Order: sequence, then structure tokens, then C-alpha cells
Amino acid sequence: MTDETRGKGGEPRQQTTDRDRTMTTAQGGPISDDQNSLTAGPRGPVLMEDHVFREKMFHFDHERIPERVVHARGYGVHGHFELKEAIPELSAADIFQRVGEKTPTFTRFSTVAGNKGSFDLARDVRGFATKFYTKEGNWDLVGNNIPVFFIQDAMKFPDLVHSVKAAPDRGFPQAQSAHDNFWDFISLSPEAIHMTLWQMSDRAIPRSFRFMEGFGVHTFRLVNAEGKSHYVKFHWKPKQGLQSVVWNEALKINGADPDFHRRDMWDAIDAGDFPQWDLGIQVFDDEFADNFEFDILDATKLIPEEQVPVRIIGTLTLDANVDNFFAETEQVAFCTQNIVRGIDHTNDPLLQGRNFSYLDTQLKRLGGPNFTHIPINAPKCPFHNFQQDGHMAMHNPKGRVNYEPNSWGEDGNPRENPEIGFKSYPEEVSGTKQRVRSETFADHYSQARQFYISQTKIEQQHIAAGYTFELSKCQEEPIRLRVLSHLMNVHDDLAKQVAEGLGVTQMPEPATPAREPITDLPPSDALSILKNGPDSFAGRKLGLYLTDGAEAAVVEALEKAFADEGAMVAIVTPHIQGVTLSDGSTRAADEKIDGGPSVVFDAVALVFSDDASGKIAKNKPSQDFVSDAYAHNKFIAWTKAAEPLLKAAGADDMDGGMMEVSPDNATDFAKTCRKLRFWEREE
Ligand code: HDE
Repeated sequence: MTDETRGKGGEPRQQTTDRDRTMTTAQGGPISDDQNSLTAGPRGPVLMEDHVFREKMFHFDHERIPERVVHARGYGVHGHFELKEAIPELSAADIFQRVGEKTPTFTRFSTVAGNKGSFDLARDVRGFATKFYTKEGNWDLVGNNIPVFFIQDAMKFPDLVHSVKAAPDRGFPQAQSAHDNFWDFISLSPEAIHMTLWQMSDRAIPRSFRFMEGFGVHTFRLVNAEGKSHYVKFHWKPKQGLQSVVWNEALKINGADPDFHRRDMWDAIDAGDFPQWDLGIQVFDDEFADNFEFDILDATKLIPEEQVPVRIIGTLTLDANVDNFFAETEQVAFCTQNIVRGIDHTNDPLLQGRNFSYLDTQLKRLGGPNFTHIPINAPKCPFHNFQQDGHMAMHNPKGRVNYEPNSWGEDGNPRENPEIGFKSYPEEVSGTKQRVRSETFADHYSQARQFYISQTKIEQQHIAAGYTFELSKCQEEPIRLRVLSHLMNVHDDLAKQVAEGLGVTQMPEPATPAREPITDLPPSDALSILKNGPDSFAGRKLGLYLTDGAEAAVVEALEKAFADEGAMVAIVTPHIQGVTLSDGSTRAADEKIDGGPSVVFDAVALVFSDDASGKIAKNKPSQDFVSDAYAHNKFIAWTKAAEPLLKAAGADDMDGGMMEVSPDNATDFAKTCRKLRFWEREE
């Protein structure tokens, strides 16, 4: 990649020559000394006239912009969307017309509750927002990794967000929902219960952004060239398969590497291992909507894939890291109102509220109405209008015409185009002006139950453990019991497990449902992570712990087996200088043992020399490396000399997740790792 082409987020990077490298002020004046302020005498006062100092400090003082009020911590990546199946019969959107055509994209993943500097493995929803730079304007699909939301009406969003974020008096807790305010709000808002099942499940602690799904959440419209409309829900399906961590692991990753998710994305793309997602659509019509058990405008409900299959129409490939985090990841401004001809909104009250909020918040965050001039936000197709001036205006049209209609000639004089211009779907609307929640939004428990019964036993245990952990952080007993009273309407088994975990012996009365739940919805396999895992270890990472003198043949066999699998191998050693193997070859270290705990790997292998065996068994970080891998149900391979360490770490119960490794069976170990975790250990 040349310097000139790297600036994907904006202008090409400037070519630098020797002469160009002279440091200048923002005004372009060459700087002779950037180390010392201008003073009256070597020990005298700094002079006000020092314009070089003043300009430098002034700019530094203003470096920060307000962080996003939610989704503050995020990570952006460039990519492209390739259309695999054209859908002109459904949508006139230009991006959906020509098979094989690639549309540039920018995707930002995020956590919701934490500040910009918080940690990656918070138990939280993940944002999954993609800007498609289509030939007919930017289309933003601003989704999450969970297909439903906490609330039904945008009016409640400030309350929801206030309740989950740090309390206003004490300024904590940071980046977590395990506290009274959040569960107080939830327990008084039964519509949120379905979403909390997802949030307490392992969906909220993904292993990597690469291993999670994305959802547009709301029902949108697709409108074809004849003006015919279908409803649609958008899905992102990771080609890498789904994978999450376990909660104890998440807690430890946050200490070991708070940047775990962003580092993972950066490393994968840097290594050329480009993550991909298929874009799927669930398309349905009014007849389906009228017969569906729930309201399609209610964002606390999903449509099971068994009822409306997901049709794959294209693939997103993320293939380039940003050049400048601030210019691209920070300044990108997603707006749900950015839609293109062929896609339209519905009357989902959450979506309609969002359409106001995103534009509004960008104004504050980016300082004025010209944020569309920032390269990452600007369309990549031609654009012309009579908008002008304002803070930091970068596109300043020439000539005298700045109004319409006008009678000036054609040149630089944009006109409306009814042929290709955006037209809202002409839906008939009428009704009494009032503040009321539709009766059709009143069922709060049925899909929560459906989600629960769709999970494997292990996943159900994790959900119960998630509630137990979070509610145990609530100091107020009435709040804990109120949540329990809702869970009793979801599933007895779940309510019992949580009650037991909390030590509640006297169950509360179940909450009074606004509408009797439907208890016979069938399970949906698509809702489980473990039923949708990968079929290889590709894209995952083996932590290979080596000592000096480790048998070279085993090391080479493991390296080859995992490379063949498409996986990464990170070398962990007692010293950062690396190790010398039995045949005199060397391996550089990726991590020293205390900086590379097993929580940052997907599987581990221990290849030690006899000489190192006794000493390493007594080493605390080495014991943690093994005991954590064991406790988190990871596959562990070892050579004989590692047995004392296994024993010291309490991992000497030789179950099916443990394998003594030799040059002959390294490939078998890599294949075993395809299951990702040995869940039987937890059962
Ligand atoms: Fe957002 N949301 N949101 N949200 N949201 C923002 O916009 C809002 C909702 C989502 O990487 C804000 O630019 C309201 C659902 C993502 O830059 C803000 C409501 C979904 C991102 C805002 C919702 C999302 C945001 C803050 C209730 C999934 C990060 C900064 C009606 C479908 C985008 C910003 C990025 C960000 C408002 C609910 C996804 C304040 C009012 C539902 C991925 O405008």
C-alpha cells in the first residue's frame, strides 16, 4: 500500500519530501525550535509573544470533542459490501441492483454504556453500525448485536440510558449494568425483560466483534421501482461463526487487556484475515404482519427465522484498518435517517425517535451542521444542493445561485429529479392525536420464554448466572425481588435458578402481566450461540507456552497444524527475550507469561523441557494460565514435563478436553479445538 492510497477515510495522505518535512505552525511558518519556549533570558519569564508556543498549546487544549452520549467506546473499520443476489423486485435501492458490484463501507462496533476509555469486555450490548457509500447516497444501517431492544418508545431512551450509566451523584459504576439504578428501571419496565435475557446471555460478552451477529432491529420497508412495498428486517451473519467468552473470563480479560476487542480486529485485518458477514433479509408483507403473534412495529420483538427465513443477498468484508482513529472512528456520524431510494422507515416509534436523535446529537458532538463535509461522512457519489456556510464549511460552491427555483442557466445549478429522487412510501395514516402505547405492544414475556427454551443447557445456566451476578450487586432487596417476579412469568426453571443463586427462599408473587403470555411458542435454534458455532478453529488463537529446551518437533507440529487450520499461534514464554528450542532454533515471544494469560487465547498448549518442569510448576502466573484455561473449558495440550504444572493448577482430571501432544497428534488437537470449548467440563 502506498502512502497515497492509504487515506481511505478521506484525502490521500500527503507525499512527503525532505523539504516538506520541516515542521511548521498551522499558518505554515517553519519552526526553528519546538523544545523551548521563548523566554527573556535562560531563566526568565516566558514571553506572551511566543506565537509558536501559544498556537501549539491552544490547539492541544481543544483536542477533545464530546464523546458519544451512548456507544462512546467504539472501533471503526473500512470494508466493502458485495451484492450476491440482486433484488430489483423488492427494492429500487441502487446498491441492490447489480450482482458482483462492490460498495465501499465503514463499520463501527461499540459498547453502549461505558465511557470512551472503558474496557471492551463489559457485559453489554454491542453496536454494529455500517455506512454504505452507495452511488445514490449514504445508507446507514445502525444496528446492534442483539435483534431486540429494551424499550418500545424512544421517549424512554434518556431514562434507560440514565439508569444504566454511572449514577449522577457518585459518578460510578462505569460500563456495567450490575447495579440498583439499572435493575430498578428494568423491573418497573416489563417491556425490557425480553432484552435482558439476551443481555444476561453470552451474547453480551462476545469473544470478538468478528464472532457476533448484527441486526437492524426495527422493521424497515423495501420499496421497488413501481412503488410496491415489503417489510424487511436486516441481519448480519458472521462467516466466522458465533463465539462468546464466559463471564469469569470476561472479568479477567478486562484486567489483562482492556482493548481486547479492538486489538483483535486490528490484528486480524493487519494479518490479512478479513472478517466477513453475510447480509440477510427477512421479507414479509402485510398479510404476515397482520397474522403474526406480535406487532412488527414493536422493537422488543423479533421474527423467528423459522417463521420468515433469512435470505442472504450479499457479503460485507472488512479489509482495512483506519489510518487515523480520530478522523475516522471518532468523527464518523451515523444517522438512522440516512436512507436511500428503495429503503424506507416504518412507524416503529423507537425508529422514528432515533431519526431525530442521531442528527441532533451529531450537531453537538461534531460542532456544527457541516459534519457531512468531514471525509468519513461525505458521500462518495456526486452531491449538489444550496446548503451553505456554517462552522467549518469545506465545500463552498462558486457562482451567485444559492436558491431554488431560479432562472439562472444549467451550470452548477442543481435541480430536483422526480425520476430518481427519494420518495416516501405513500402509506395512509390517520388517527387521534394522543399519547398512548398500542395494545398490540402489551405482551412482554412470550418471546423472552422462547429465547430461554431455544438455548442449550449450558447457555441456560449462563443466563441464570448472569441474572444472579447482576442482581447480587443490587443492594435493595425489593429491586431483586421485583426482577424475580418478572422472571417467574418467563420460565419457572430460570426463576428458580436465580432465586437459588440469590438465596431467596420465599418467592415473590409473579408480576401481573399486561397480557397473558403465550407459552407454547416453539424453540428457535437460530437464537442460540452454541448451535451456531464455527466448523473450524480458523480465526481463533492458540496460546503456545514454551520454555527453553522445549521439543522442537512438537512446537513445529503444533505451529503447522494450527496454520493449516487458518488459526493464529501466539508464543508465550517465561521471558520476553523468547526461547531456544531443543534443536537450537529460537522462537520470539509474543507475550511474557504474566502479560499473556490464557484468557486471551482460545486454546492453550504447554511444551516444556524437563529442566524447566519443576520450576515452572511453582510459578503463580503459570498456574493461573492453566487453571483459568481449565476453568473456562478450554482445550489444553501438554507434554510430559508440564504434568507437575497441571497438578499444581488443579487441572489434572484428564477429561476429553485435555490431550498429551506429540508431533503425531498435533493435527488431532487442532481438529478437537474446532469445538472451541469442552463444555462437558462445566456440566
Ligand atoms: Fe442508538 N444512539 N439510540 N440505538 N445507537 C446513538 O448517536 C438512540 C438504538 C446505535 O458507532 C447516538 O451518534 C435513541 C437502537 C449504535 O457511532 C444517539 C434510541 C439501536 C450507535 C442514539 C436508540 C441503536 C448508536 C449516540 C431509542 C440498534 C453507535 C451517538 C429510540 C438498532 C453509532 C450517536 C456509532 C448511537 C440514540 C436505540 C444502535 C444518542 C434515541 C434500538 C450502533 O443519537
